Amino acid sequence: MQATVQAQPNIALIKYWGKRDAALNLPAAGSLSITLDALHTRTSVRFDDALADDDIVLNGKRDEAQTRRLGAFLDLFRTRAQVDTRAHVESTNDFPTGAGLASSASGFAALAVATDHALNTNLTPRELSILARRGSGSAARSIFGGFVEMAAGTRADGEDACATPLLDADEWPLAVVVAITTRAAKATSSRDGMEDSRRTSPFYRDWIATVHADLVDARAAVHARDFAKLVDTSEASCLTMHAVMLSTRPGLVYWNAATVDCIHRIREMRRTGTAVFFTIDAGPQVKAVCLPEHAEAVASALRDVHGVEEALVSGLGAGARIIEADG
Ligand code: 2P0
Repeated sequence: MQATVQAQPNIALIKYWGKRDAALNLPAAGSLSITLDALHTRTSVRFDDALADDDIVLNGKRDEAQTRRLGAFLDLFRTRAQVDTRAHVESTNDFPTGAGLASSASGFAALAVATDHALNTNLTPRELSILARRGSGSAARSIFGGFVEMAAGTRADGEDACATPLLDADEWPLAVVVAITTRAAKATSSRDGMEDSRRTSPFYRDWIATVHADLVDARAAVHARDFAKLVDTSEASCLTMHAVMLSTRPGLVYWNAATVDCIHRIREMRRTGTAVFFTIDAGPQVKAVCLPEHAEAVASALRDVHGVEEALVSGLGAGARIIEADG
């Protein structure tokens, strides 16, 4: 009845920003991501008949809103297993939480796999991805490692809105340099921000309409290991998403000055022959994707940018997996 799982965040190259159904957390369009190996979430789940309520500890703290959100997620599994037992959950990240580093992706992926094991529900990876999506859309992707594509699906029940692996991490071993420009949590969550964009951005429908062609391009680039093609499509997807964020009312400005300086620095490196591109999520951190042989030079250049607190180098990693279990 207990399991400990490790999962890693993923970084979308073709971005997810908008839902077709909020209740089932169905994305309005697909997305494509890479799972990292250097940032980790570890989550332990133990079901205990003696507990009257779920006991949920995230990074050493108990929080009422998070307990409700995770408790509702555990209910999805309890319903399947036809049990009512409450759980003790302990989860820690070795990187800043809620700061645009995809902590909800690794968090819900780890929780899904640990809960499945602890309750002996024996779900398939596809079923785990569908359930992880209910916790957080991007979590559906962290079930898998390497290059991953998330399908928006068309079904009203969301049973076709899940991720599938495209290439394993070692089939195209890219590196990602994560430039951390602040450790503070963001002011507007992705969930609230994307709903505000859907309601108010004049560019929202056009943005959703761009994603299909970007996915076709990026999928082909991944299968062909065509870095130059991935550069164009990924930067375009990122900047188009940020154009939607900026045109939301009130405008969502997730960037700071160092974010912008990192963009220029990365483009300058590309002009002088380094294979590197940037991507930025709902936060001010900049992720520079490059060939592994350029990772140290990219990290060193980004550390020199004023306002960059740290630049971490990561490879691509595996999907969510059990590291300890019994019961
Ligand atoms: C992504 N982001 O594709 C995009 C880019 C943020 C910007 O997936 O509401 O935390 O839980 O489904 O998964 C963040 O969205 O949102 C995200 P919910 P989630 O990586």
